Amino acid sequence: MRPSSFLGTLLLLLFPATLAFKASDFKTCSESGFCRRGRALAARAQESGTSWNSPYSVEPSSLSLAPHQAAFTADVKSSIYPSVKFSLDVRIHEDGGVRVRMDEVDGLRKRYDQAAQWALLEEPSIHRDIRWTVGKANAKAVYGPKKDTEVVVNFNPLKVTLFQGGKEQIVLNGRGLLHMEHFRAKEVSQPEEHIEAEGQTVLQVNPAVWFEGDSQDAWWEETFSSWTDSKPKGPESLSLDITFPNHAHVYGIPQHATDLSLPSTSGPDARYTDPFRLYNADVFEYLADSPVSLYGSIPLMHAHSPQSTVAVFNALASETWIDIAHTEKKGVETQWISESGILDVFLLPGPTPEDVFAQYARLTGAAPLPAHWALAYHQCRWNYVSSDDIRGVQKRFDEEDFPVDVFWLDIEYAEDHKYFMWNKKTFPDPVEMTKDVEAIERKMVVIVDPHLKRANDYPVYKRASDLGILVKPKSGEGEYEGWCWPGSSSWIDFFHPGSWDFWTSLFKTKSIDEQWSWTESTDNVGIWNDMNEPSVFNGPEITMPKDNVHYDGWEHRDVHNINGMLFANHTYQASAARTDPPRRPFVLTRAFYAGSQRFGAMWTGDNLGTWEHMAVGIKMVLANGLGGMPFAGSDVGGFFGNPEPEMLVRWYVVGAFSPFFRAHAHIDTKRREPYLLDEPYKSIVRDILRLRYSMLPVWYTAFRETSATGMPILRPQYMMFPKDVAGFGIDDQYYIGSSGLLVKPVTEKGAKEISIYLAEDQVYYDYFTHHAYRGSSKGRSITVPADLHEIPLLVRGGSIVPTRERPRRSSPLMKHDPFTLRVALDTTGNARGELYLDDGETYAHARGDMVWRGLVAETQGKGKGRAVRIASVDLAAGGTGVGLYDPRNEFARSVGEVRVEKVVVVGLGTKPVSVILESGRELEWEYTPGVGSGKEGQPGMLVVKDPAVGVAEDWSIVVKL
Ligand code: NBV
Repeated sequence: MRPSSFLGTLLLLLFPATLAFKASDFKTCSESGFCRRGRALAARAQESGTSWNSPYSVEPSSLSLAPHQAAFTADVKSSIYPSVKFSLDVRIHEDGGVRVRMDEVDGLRKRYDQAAQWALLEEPSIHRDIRWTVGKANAKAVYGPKKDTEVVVNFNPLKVTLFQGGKEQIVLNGRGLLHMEHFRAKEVSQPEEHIEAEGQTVLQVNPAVWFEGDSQDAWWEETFSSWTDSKPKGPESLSLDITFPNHAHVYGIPQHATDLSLPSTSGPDARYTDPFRLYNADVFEYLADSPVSLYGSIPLMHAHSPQSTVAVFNALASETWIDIAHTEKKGVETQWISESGILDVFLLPGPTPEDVFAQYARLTGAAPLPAHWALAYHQCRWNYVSSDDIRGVQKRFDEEDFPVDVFWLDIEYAEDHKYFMWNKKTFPDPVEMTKDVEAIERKMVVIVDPHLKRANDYPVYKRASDLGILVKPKSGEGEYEGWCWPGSSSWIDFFHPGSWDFWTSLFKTKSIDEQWSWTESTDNVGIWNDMNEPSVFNGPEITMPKDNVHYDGWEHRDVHNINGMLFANHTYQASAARTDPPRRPFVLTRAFYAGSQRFGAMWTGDNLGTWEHMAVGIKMVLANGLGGMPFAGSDVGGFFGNPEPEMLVRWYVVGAFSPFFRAHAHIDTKRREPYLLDEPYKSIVRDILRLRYSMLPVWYTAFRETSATGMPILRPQYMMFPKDVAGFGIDDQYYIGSSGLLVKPVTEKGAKEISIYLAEDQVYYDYFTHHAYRGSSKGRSITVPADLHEIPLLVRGGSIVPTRERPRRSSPLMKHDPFTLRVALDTTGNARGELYLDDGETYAHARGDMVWRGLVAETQGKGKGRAVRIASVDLAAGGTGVGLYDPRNEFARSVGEVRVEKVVVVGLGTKPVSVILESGRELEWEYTPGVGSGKEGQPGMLVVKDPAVGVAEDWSIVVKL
């Protein structure tokens, strides 16, 4: 590592340890007091077997139903602490989701209860027609279109079960591991005490010991390495068991470098000895197969079986550990152990994967439609060292004919790592440099980290300090000081409402009210938020001390996992507020939480340039999609190391088939811009970049769908074929949106061919050669060529794929380019697809300024005389869901001249008699007959040359056979 500034070098000398941290710098469960306690509780329960009973019960007489709503509250008691009171609140939402909340009442302190508020889009509405039936032993509600969803809250012990069709789907506290450690005073509640009885000293064991154990393990203070956590509130952890009795696979809880179908962490088949951990962390050189926590946390878990998909969103923001056990008879058992916070669990009843995504999107929001350019290729490195460096790199891209949309600046642009402040020695003309990039309709993204150099000549720090909006140390007074890139640093407390307008004001490119603002920037610049876990070089586990104090007195431990989301959230709002009307901002964040999808893209952090990291990056991006955050990617090439050309080429394919596509590299690596490659690698990468650009219509259309439905962009096998058990564990091939494209990037050295699993009796065509493969309803693996210049990319029969095939230097230059349609007929001679277009940068689409076409191919009639009718219909006319729509809207008019220049119909077994536009005109065409078995081989193919139909118009082409 070689930070270029003097201070950076000094930092290396002062804190060498921080620069070589390894997984061992992070706690294992056995080094985390509350995790130890949680696991010990599970062990005691296991030892006790069937005699174990949860001490928590509902007081039936206290149950109070909300009038005209499917909600109730009730008192809960724990038999081991009869004087401690808890309240339970259960609600059924309008869409059938269930929310279960429990908090301590009148305790010594208040538990943190705002995690859901930050994650949720808005408070969900409670169902008005469902009624709870309250009996002596339980409360029940039956609902759903088929009346086969049922929620049962058992009173003693407290247990919540969601049933579907009479089968248990999700069970809370079925194993009796629910434990909300109540607040207590340090002096009382000794686990065992000696008391005087009839003149004798006897040992009396606290009745809580069977449940809580006989030691006050790390209740009041905890040390790790050289740090001491003062724990002023004492024990307040929360354990909850969540079981999916009829499911064999669980997915989600990003971010971990592991398989998509999450492996066991306890029980006989445990892959890992530690539970999965959610505690946003900057993990140096993270392992490619591990349950350790990484930069982001989404406490959402899906459970899947051929019969149903359900999910649980456990809205906690403190450090959380999740044990998973796949059992033979009891489905998947999980235990969630969190350091603080109330119990606030959302049960998503599914029953299909699509339903679960919609239910989660209704809670936390779907990813908004990004700026179109953000889906193109991004070129980054730590660091492009000067304005002229940027200009030079751009020149080489153009000379060598590589498309690129975005150039990035890492931390070395900033004088002394004071973000926003240009180092004028190296970047003397930042606005001119940015405009030189923007001249080719490209963009710049500039990094803004959350640590502020504590220097009074740094206006950002000075103002934040004056406003009193910096995070405080454990005393609750003054400013917390830690070490990061600029040396001594402080951090803005984004929980503090006083920070919000301040942050927005910084991004204004015209100065207002004489306050400092970023006038040396442009309104188009995207922002990169790194290090927002937050990363603190000299802090425990490279982050903030947990006893730091945020707004309203909450400890950092309570809000840790939300912290990074707030930084990106306010950067996103601030970027949008630069112009009036606002334009779609671009923010990339490293740390994230549930809801972060509303504020931009994420990447998988500092991966290594190894084949293992390339492979696990795909799984991590898939998992993020399941976690509701689809705009994701990993550093192409690997952050650390110097990938050999073969690896770099394969990595470009991984990137080109990720929603977010950026090459990035560590400061110590050799330059590796694609034009530096030798042949044949250089040409192969050029082709890969051009392929991505040609497919931008597919990606943008997929993002439209995601923004409306919450469905992931990258769809794993189980989502596409939810009944095919053989696909549930597959996480190295995936479909792109609803396009019908199936890709399996090569992540192995020296591969010449690769096997792809096809779950259905359907034809799949090679995207490039059109070679037809046939799947089987029993599932079948096919082998496809995968030499270095070949990409295992198939088109599912039944799809129409719109592309733009003219190579351009940047994506906005493609705005008026014509389209090619690949019509991949299915076994019945039909196909369909979609194309969505808008101006790609404003919010005019929300007023109906868009083109949204349905593309359909239908075989009509039988035998001789039959015809294939290929048509484009207006999907927006059926309701855009976003406002008034006029087919002749401004955007549609702006692309009025844009035409379809080619239609390729793949899988046409018979030579056409004629090809005409329905309006009458004869079209030029060419037919190539198929070769092969009929089922597999080279299929018959028709190319319709330049039908010259408008992309924004209704048209149909009739192919008479
Ligand atoms: O800002 C420097 C790097 C950045 O390039 C990388 O992408 C981030 O994940 N940053 C981390 C800080 C230092 C990493 C060793």
